[in-house]
Amino acid sequence: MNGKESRQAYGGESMERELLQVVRAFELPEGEIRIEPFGNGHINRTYAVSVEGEKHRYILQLINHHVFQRPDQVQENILAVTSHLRKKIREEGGDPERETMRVIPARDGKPWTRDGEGQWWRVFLFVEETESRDLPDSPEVFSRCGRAFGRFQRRLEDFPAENLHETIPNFHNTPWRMEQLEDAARRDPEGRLSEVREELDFCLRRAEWAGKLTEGLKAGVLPLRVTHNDTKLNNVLLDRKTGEALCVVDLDTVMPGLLAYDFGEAIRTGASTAPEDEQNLSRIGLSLPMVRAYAGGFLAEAGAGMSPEEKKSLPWGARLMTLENGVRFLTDYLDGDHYFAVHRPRHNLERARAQLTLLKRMEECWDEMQAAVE
Ligand code: GN1
Ligand code: MG
Repeated sequence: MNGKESRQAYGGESMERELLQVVRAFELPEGEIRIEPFGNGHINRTYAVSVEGEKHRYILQLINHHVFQRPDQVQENILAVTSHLRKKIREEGGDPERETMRVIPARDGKPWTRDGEGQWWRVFLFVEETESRDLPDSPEVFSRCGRAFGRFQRRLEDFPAENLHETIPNFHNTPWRMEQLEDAARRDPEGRLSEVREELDFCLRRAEWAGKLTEGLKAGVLPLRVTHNDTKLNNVLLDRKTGEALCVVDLDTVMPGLLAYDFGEAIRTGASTAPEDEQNLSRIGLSLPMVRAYAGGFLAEAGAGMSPEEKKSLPWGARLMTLENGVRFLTDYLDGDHYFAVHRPRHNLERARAQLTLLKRMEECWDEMQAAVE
């Protein structure tokens, strides 16, 4: 850690010593180490680690073991998927060190280590000279992200999905998420129900189609695949020099899933005209040019392997993922904000309202959304 400021941010020198001890458990080169906070994820705590004399930095992450109850299985999934991707990237003549993540093993060979308190840590190689966006600045950029996630999908088409652990059961099971919301509303542990009646009703009125994708899977119409499940725009690293979408990151939730989840999460986050927690609801809209751009990029890479039913499920993915995130934020608000990191008192409620507004916008242009994918 460097300087007084960062020391304060981490709760003093003992914290600093602990972080250094954790880092030293991994196979890193010798040299003086600096550790700085990095990124804005809601779940894991992330640091950038530099080693004196090395041009690559490393990413150090504390895995949230309340969310991921088996961090070892998360790491096994990531290792299996990135090994498969590296092979594909090499065959295609690409650079595996920049186009996918590299897990740095601990000195005992495991892809994670545990500290004195039993917390789980991991290290990745940092992909330098890249950046990410929370919102795309043009359809062109978003189309490149669509290609990146489409490529990810295409390269994993022959990976046996059943070999992956389901690290968060029911992750995109929207009907189950709705049940969780109803349960939180019944319990109302923080006495917040009266404040969210309108939002709650809005969600429950959508129960009729919340099972659209899970039912498609059950009926055998939609195939189970390896999916990323958290395809936010800021999970794509863009090459700082060329602007190309280079590398898909945040592989925590790589699991067996449906293509529509991945398509939908991307549209929810990248085709919205406002951030996920926008407070001024009049700023929230759905950009159809962005939807078209993303669909174009995604289908160009992954379209050949899709059935007509699977293609038709994609816009439903956008609707369901937006509903689902709204439902999850609202549930967490009712429950007392234990899951998502919040930065202000009503943050989860604001996020929920923003998502439900976005969903309304999607419903208003549903025909155009469907046409954008065809
Ligand atoms: C969480 O931590 P982050 O930003 O990668 C969540 C996603 C949500 C997202 C909402 C494991 O992702 O599912 O869509 O917040 N990840 C998990 O911002 O729950
Ligand atoms: Mg994530």
